Amino acid sequence: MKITDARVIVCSPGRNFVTLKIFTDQGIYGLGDATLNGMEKSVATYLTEYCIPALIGKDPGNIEDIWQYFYRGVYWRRGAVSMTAVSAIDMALWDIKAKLLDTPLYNLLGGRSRDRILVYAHANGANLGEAVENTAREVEKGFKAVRVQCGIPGVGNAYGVVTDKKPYEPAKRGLPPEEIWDTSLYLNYIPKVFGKIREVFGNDLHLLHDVHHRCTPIEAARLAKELEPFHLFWLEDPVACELQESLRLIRQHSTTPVAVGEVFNSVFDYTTLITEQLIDYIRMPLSHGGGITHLQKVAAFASFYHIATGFHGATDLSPVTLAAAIHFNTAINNFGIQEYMPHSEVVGDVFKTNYKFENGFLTIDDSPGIGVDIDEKAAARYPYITARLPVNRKSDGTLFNW
Ligand code: EZ4
Ligand code: CO
Repeated sequence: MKITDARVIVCSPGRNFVTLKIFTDQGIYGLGDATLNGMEKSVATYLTEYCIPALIGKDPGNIEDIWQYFYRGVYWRRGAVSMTAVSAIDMALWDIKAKLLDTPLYNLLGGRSRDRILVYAHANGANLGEAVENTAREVEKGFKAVRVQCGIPGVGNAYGVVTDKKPYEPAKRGLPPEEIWDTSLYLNYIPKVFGKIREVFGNDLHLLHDVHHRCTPIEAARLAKELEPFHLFWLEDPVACELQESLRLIRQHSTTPVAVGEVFNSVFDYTTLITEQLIDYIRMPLSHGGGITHLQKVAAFASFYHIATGFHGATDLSPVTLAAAIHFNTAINNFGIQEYMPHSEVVGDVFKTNYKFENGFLTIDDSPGIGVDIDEKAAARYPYITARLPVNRKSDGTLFNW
């Protein structure tokens, strides 16, 4: 079997997506998600100019060798752009192999370890009242786990909160908007938010919260400690952890579980975090973390340290990644939870999906491969629109982590 061609489809049904489609001489093609929010065209160019010419003629069945070719074989290893490209190639090759064998992807990853995938929803409120209302709405839809983000009095822009009552979408059209942030006001307020949410919803609803890299290690330790009575499912990205050792401080002070790594792209971002058991969930998604081939290794490594998966699943990851993640989560033993932020309806014009939400869980059907298809004619009706993530500043103007 040979790869005969591949192309990159860039489209914007409501938001930008980059999709790699690999064709073979058996008439089977595979899809991979190559979307890197706000940097879409860099991955598209890397794939088109550098990867695709080297892919043509290779046997798509040799997934491990092709992975190594685009990782080891490229002198400049790692980095978000190149790892997103490797991930998309890898995902498409697994899609091809499963389609060739006429079996759903999870079957090639070890078969079924569970029947359904626990997911968490998003509830964002401009203020506490709205956060309570929106949490109630997600609970009514059947969600058993909800990530709660809330506006902070006196803070211009809390992460993940919108003021126009529309669903939160990462990235805005045009140049990066600038936001204003104040950690001390946030730290004073957020325990009240979770106190109230627990009071209203009781103990059994799983609650999650994303700090989005905005605390120093000692601030994060204080936050994790003060949130401890509310028994979060997890506290996400409490610090910007280029320095993995900094997570030790949180562990020394609290039993709040920690989830890290939506911006990571290889196992080497995780080694200290995993071997010292400084985290509880790995967030690195299939589309940025080296695809199925690399995440299988990272998830297995994490499993020996009692760490589970909790893959990133915001709307800037395409339905191809979500479906692939459901297969992956179905197969592995150390699955924890999956983020599920449903795509807007217009995304369905382009991507035909095979998963279904019911009563707090996602399931996937048994169509061969990943099971998602792209309608290229529809994709052409939604051309790329520049959109960027915000830049964040402290109230005195200092540039900060977004
Ligand atoms: O900010 O996906 O947990 N989810 C998140 C996301 C990220 C966006 C960045 O593109 O932190 O909303
Ligand atoms: Co996050």
